[in-house]
Amino acid sequence: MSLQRPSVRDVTIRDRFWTPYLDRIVRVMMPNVFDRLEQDGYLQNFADLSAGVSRHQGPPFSDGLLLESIRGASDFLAVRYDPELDAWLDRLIGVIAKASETTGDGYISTYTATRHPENRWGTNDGDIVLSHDLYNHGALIEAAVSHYLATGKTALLTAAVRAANTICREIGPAPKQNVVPGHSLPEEAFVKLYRLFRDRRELDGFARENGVEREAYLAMARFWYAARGDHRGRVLSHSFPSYFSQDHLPFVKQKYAVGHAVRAGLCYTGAAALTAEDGDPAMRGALRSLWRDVYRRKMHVSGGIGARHDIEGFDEAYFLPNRAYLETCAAIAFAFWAGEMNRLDARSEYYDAFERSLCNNILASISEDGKKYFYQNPLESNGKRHRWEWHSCPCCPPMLLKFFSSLGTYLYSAEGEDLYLHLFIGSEWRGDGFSLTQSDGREITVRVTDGKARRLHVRVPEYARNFRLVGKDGRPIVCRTVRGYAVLPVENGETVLRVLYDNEITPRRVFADPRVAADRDFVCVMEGPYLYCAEGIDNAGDPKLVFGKDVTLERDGDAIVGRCADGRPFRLIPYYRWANRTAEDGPDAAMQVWFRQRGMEGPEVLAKRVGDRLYADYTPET
Ligand code: FUB
Ligand code: ZN
Repeated sequence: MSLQRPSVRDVTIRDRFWTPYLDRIVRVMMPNVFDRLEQDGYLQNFADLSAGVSRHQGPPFSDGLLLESIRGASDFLAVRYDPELDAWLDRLIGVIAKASETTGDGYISTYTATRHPENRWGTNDGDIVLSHDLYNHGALIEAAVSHYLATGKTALLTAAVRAANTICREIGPAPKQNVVPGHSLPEEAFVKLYRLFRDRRELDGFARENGVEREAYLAMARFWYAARGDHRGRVLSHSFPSYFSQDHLPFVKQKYAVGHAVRAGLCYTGAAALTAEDGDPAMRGALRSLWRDVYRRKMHVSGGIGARHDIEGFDEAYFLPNRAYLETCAAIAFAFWAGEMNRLDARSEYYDAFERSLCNNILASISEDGKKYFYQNPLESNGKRHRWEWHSCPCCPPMLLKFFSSLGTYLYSAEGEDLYLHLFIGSEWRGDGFSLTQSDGREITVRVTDGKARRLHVRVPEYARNFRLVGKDGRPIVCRTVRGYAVLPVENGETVLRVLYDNEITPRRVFADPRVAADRDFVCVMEGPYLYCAEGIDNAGDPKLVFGKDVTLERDGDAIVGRCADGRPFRLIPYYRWANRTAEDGPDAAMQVWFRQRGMEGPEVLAKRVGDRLYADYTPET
C-alpha cells in the first residue's frame, strides 16, 4: 500500500502568500515561457518534422521543454478553467499531434528525427545522454496525461500512446534494445501512463482502439531500473560519461547519489513511483539509502542539491561549498522525489526537505516580478550574479511550471482512513466522504460526511518547538506523534483545531555539521523553513558579517536585525528575496548566507554540533 496524493483538481489553494504568487506564475511567467519557446523554434521543430524539413532549432531536449510546459499549463487549466489557455494549448497540441501522425510509428524526438535518424535511442554509436530521445518522449507522455485529465481531450494522448507502444516494441530485454534513459523522466511518465489506463475506466474504448498495453508500460519502467549497470550492447555516452545517468549499477545496488543532480532526482522520483505500484522491498531499500545519502550528506541548507559545476551534479558527501551550483531544476526534482518517498514511507522528514527546497532554493530562482530566473542558486555572491531573462539552456522555467502547477497535490495525502496534512498552506482539500480546510492562520477544519471515522496526521515540522494542536476552546488535544506526525481521531461531522508552536516568529542560528569544511565556525539564520541572507545593499556594501557569541536576532518587519561582533548593525532578508533590488554588479549586490561566529571553538560545542542531521538546529547556551 502507498499513500495517494490528491489530484490537482481536488485541492484549491487560498493563501495570503501563495494565491497571488501562483497567480503571477500563471499570468506573467507562463505566457512569457511559451512565447520564448515558440520564438526559439521549439514548436516549429514539430511543424518541420511533419513537413519533412531537415532542420532543428534549439537544444536536443527542446521538445521536452515545450512538453513540460504543456504539462504545467494543463495542470493549471485543471485547477482553474480558462478558455483562452484551453485554445492556446489546442493550437500547440495540434502541431505536435500532426507530427506524430506523419512519422508513422509515433517517434517524434525532433532533434534525432531530423538530424540523426540513424541514431534513434542512441543506438548505432549515437549518444542518448546528448540526444534526450527518451526524455523527450517521456515529457510527451506526461503532458498527454495532464492534458487529458484537465480537458478530456485525447489528441496528445493518442500521440503519447503511439510513442509509448513504439518504445515498448523496440526497447527491453533481449532481443530488444538494451537502452535506458540518458535523462530520467520517462520512468515516472510510464508509471503515470499505466495508472491512467488502470484508473480511468472511461478510457477503455480508447485503449482498445489505440492498442494500449498498460502492463507493458509498467514493465518498461521496471526494465529501466533493472537494466541500469548492465551495459551489454549499448555504447556508453561519449559526451558526458561522468553524468552516469545513474547507470553505473543496477538500481537496487545503488546506495550513494552520483552524477547529474536533475537526472538523479528524476530517476529516484520514478523509482519511488514504480515502487508505490510494485512494493518491491529491494527498490525500497535502495531508495532509502539514496535518500539518506542526499538528505543527510549532500543537501545544502537551502534545500539545494548538486554542488558541482562541471557535471551539474553531486560531489563527495559533506562537500557543500557556498559557491555551489545548485540548479533550480535539481531542487525541484528533489522536492518531487521527497513527495514520492513520503507515499512509500509516511515520515515527516520528506516534507521537511520538500518545504526547505520550496521556501529557499526554489522560490529564490524567480524574481519578484515573475520575469527573471536563476539557473544556479549559490549561497554567496560577490555582487556579479543577477537573474536572467532567458537562458541558452532554458530548462528551469518549464520545470518551475510543472512544480507550481502541481503544488496543491503535495499538501495532503490519504491512505484508507488515514488523512495526512504535510504543508501549512491555506487551502481546501475535497476528498471522498470528507473535506479539509486550512486557513493560512493554521486553523484546520475537517468535515467527515460519510459516517466513517478517520485519523488525521498533522506534520510536526523539524523546526517547531513545543508543537501542539488545540481545539476550538483553546484546550490542547492529546495526541501521539508517529513518524513525525501528530495523530488524532476525527469523527463524523466537523472537527476544528489549530496548530501552534512556540518559535513561529523566532529566528534561530543554525550550524553546519563540522564535516562541512566550508561552514566550520560559521552560522546561518533561519526562521521556520526560511533561510535568511545579508545583502550588501542593506549592510554598507559588505555582507560578510561576523557575529559575536551572544548575537541577538530581532524582527523588523520581514527582516531580521542585530549587531555584529564589532557593533556594526546588520540586516538580513529571506534568502528567496535576494537579488531583487540591484540590477548592476557591485558591492550592493553581494550576498552571504553563512556568517563567521566568534567563540564557537572547543570540543564541547563541536560535540553538540555533530548530529545525524546535516544541519542540526542548535542554540548555544549563553
Ligand atoms: O539535459 C537537459 C537539462 O539541461 C538538464 O535537466 C539540466 O540540468 C541541463 O543540463
Ligand atoms: Zn534547469
